[in-house]
Amino acid sequence: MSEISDRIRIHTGDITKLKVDAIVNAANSSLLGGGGVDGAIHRAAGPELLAECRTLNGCRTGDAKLTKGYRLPARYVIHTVGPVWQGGGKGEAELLASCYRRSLEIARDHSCQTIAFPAISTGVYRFPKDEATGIAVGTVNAFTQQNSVPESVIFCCFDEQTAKLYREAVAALGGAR
Ligand code: AR6
Repeated sequence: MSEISDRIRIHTGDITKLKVDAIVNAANSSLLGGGGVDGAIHRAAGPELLAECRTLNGCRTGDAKLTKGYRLPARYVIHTVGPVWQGGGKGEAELLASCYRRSLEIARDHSCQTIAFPAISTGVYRFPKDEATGIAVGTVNAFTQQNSVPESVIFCCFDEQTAKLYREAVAALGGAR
């Protein structure tokens, strides 16, 4: 785990292993599971997670909903629905920023001090990674400047290439202060 500022960290690895108050899931609007990080989270959490998700009536793109973490080390899962990349002219950037903001608001409202995000929309949903990283870092940085909770935000990168992009984006903000 590299500590970039006192509030924002970058970690390379599997988000399902993190013992934090909340991990964020890059879900789809059904909230009923899928591949990628969504599949990994459901596998690690166990079938009780899907059962709770069935009670939520889905989720709109750009919004987020909270469940318990069940067999995960994380206490909660915050399920958010990123935009599918359609070339950039369909409000994708604002919807992606909204995913980060709504997840952080829900975490704050449940007194989560630590939260970990995957790189939402950058897999199956094909959002360009460099632009998505700038949005993720910029939105989280703005939120942490205005809110004291969550105290610590982790960007959980699945590979070293992604972690490098995050380090560059945080450096561009001047250490995320
Ligand atoms: N830990 C951390 N990051 C991960 C993990 C993991 N265990 N597994 C994958 N990633 P994706 P999306 C990274 O496709 O683009 C699902 O089917 C991965 O390398 O999981 O938002 C949903 O149900 C990539 O950088 O999510 C939706 O239908 C990032 O997580 C759809 O995919 C996101 O990739 C959502 O697509």
